[in-house]
Amino acid sequence: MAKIALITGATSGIGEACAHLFAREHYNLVLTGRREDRLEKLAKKLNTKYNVEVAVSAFDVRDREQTIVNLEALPAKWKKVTVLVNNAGLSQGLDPIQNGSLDDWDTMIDTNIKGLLYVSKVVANWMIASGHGHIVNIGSIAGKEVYANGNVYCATKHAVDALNKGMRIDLLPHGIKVTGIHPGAVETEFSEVRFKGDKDRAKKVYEGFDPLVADDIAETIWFAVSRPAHVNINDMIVMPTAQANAGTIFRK
Ligand code: NDP
Ligand code: 8X3
Repeated sequence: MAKIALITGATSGIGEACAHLFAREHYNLVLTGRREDRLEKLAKKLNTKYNVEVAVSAFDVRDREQTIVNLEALPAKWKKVTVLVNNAGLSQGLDPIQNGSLDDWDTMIDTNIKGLLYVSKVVANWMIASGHGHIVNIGSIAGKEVYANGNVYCATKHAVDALNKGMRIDLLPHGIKVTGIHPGAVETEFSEVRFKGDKDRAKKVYEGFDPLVADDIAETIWFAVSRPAHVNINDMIVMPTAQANAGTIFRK
């Protein structure tokens, strides 16, 4: 029977690239995100291209009730998830703490921390019932370092880093692997979302150097997931060659 990967935030960027990669590796997929039209389109494409089964479930991870109800509503066969990629996440704004928007803060905290927790609790229990599993948490270089005006986004990704470590301890007796992947700059819809649709400002983030692309991170995740049963990759920081740390990018 094909293995199953559940990928959150599969409607764009890193999550979408992971969906392609896991389909290529013959996994059946559960894809989630809010934009149902994109999920449906992607499911059709992957089914046609790779002949894999794809279930889609559209919900907002910030909504505890919606998240739990939608996941638990999946038919039993889809609950035998082997790999969970906790990828849904975002940044909103880039302002000094004294000017930050309370709504932006709530959105980041509710999505990046609480949403990840809601999904993880449901799926970890399915994995415990199956006796195995692998949870991959997408953190960030922003979860390892703090940069100017990154304050709350960095705090949420530091929380992901802590949860990654905590999950690994708690799920150890259940044979569940837990891996943190921490990318530097990846050109996706991330900056467009951060700057609320300002495409010009978003484009500037990636000017003058070669950023990572979503496939780079999907390949890294696949490396971690495809290790032998006795090997776990705890943590990986993946940067563009032109980026030394969170705040230092060499632009031509
Ligand atoms: P994208 O904006 O391209 O993708 C973000 C994904 O998250 C989308 O599929 C979006 O789906 C989903 N998402 C956001 N909010 C919610 C929500 N409330 N409920 C459900 N799904 C949601 O960005 P990336 O692919 O770059 O980001 C993926 C992850 O990688 C994030 O956790 C981000 O923090 C992290 N990251 C990104 C880096 C980068 O430079 N791009 C670097 C380091 C980490 P939808 O809108 O349809 O709900
Ligand atoms: C995304 C990378 O540097 O914009 O997590 O925070 S950064």
